[in-house]
Amino acid sequence: RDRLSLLRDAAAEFPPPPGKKFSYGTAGFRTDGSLLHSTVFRTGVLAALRSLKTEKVIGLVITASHNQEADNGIKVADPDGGMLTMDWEVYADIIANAGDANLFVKAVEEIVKKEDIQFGSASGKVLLARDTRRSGPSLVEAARKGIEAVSGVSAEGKGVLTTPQLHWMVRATNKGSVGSESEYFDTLSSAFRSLLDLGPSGVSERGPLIVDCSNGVGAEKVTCLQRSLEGLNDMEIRNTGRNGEILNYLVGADFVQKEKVLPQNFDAVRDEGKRCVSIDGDADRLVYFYTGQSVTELTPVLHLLDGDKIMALFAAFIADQLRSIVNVTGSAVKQESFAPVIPGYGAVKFGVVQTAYANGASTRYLQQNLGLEVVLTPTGVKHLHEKAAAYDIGIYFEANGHGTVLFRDSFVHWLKKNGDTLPAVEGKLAAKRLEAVSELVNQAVGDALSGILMVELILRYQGWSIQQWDTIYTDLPSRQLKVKVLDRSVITTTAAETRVKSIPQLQEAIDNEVEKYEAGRAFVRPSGTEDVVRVYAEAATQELADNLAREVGLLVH
Ligand code: NG1
Ligand code: ZN
Repeated sequence: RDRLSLLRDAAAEFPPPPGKKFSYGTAGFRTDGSLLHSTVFRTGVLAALRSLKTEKVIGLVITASHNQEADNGIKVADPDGGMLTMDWEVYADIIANAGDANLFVKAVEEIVKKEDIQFGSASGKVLLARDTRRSGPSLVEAARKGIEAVSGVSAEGKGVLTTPQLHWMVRATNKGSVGSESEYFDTLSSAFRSLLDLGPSGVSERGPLIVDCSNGVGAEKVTCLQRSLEGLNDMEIRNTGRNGEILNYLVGADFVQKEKVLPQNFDAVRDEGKRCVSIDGDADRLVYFYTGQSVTELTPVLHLLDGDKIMALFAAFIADQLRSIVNVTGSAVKQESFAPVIPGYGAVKFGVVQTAYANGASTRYLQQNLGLEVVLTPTGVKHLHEKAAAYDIGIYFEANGHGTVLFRDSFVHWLKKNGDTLPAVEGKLAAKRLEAVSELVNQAVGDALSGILMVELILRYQGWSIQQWDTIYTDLPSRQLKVKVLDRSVITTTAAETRVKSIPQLQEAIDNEVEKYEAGRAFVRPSGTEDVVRVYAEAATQELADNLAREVGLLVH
């Protein structure tokens, strides 16, 4: 039978739920797991087409990250391991909503024609993984059927992985490596080992790191990481989900960062002062925290070190290494932005990327204390990643803990080739450290496992406790709220989502409200992953921030 009737028959097995509209959104399709089979099948088809088009390996991961356990989702990883290119998101929306099998096949054919995709000689491959959700296995089967419904393309099941592992594997495979899970752990742990060797001597870790695994995939993977580190960094694992505890329920990075409370199985008094980290349901985010005294409370309170503070730690470390190289070569740091000139390479462009959710104090620290260029983009890793990739070294982080450090390939090659010829031992060391950081930190997407290793390492280099790290700047008090509305799509935004565009009266009312608050800042935007409008507010005190968020929330209702 011909290519089209095979595709049509396969599609007929996965009819779309009537009346439901799907949108690729901030981070792929996400909704109740029981409604996703047709969307997942169709995204499988799309990934297969993408593989034929690019003649490279593509990735598919079934996850809904920090969403509740009943939800699930699917996203596509492009050949470089990054998110699916935005021009293809349109195709994803079209085929997910195409109606019955005939309409679907018609939509696919249009893409095939438009992209001039060739069948016959070409063969494609899609790597397929999932998180620990109950709906995962049957959705993986739907995806596999979608991938294999496209002639010449095969699916390679990778089982349960973290999202960043799958992205890493796609990238590694396309670069000619094996791209296996063991290679992933080996790469991270050998880079960590090298960085320890290249660091100041006599610095040891300060007590175990306690890891909240959000009752998800992270539990197994952090355990593997620990094994491959052979005792180099002690970790105690909590919220593994191994006794049936519910994924993401009162645990995990999203919960801790948004609600600003301790996750389950952590106790403010018993765990006082300990270094803790929460990762999310698919282990692509991390936030650190500890409990300790505060000025106003008698009992210990939560101190959160969010994505912004993690980025600040990373940025300061990288800037130090670049400065060491510049110092030994006797060249200058260009003033307008942080771009130290290394003889033989030229100006190394180094910049950081944040969203409007970044705490204002973090932005000020990056600009004023570190002298860095800060770029703001709309929410969603795809936007941040794109901007960060424009630098020789670009760091991006969302306040919620998703972020990474990107190195331009040509810069890493230069370091590898010329690092050893730099004058003075500090220069050589700094070059080797940067090279190792490019291996330690997942170059495809934000990765909680890389993030943990990087934080642990820098704290050891600096000889800092988590409390000392916390003092690099003080967060402005902030509050986030979710507001349920009839149709969140009526709100559209501009200026990196800091202003409402579609309803001028709403923006005007928000401006009037903000003006009443000392150090006030607030904005609203429709979520791309949940059916809510998000409200963010900052002000001089927590009470003021809470008030401002509440008042702005009322304006949205
Ligand atoms: P939405 O729901 O579009 O705000 C959330 C996060 C994003 C990103 C995505 C993907 C916030 C405010 N938003 O997007 O930063 O991580 O989920 O997981 O945290
Ligand atoms: Zn996630």
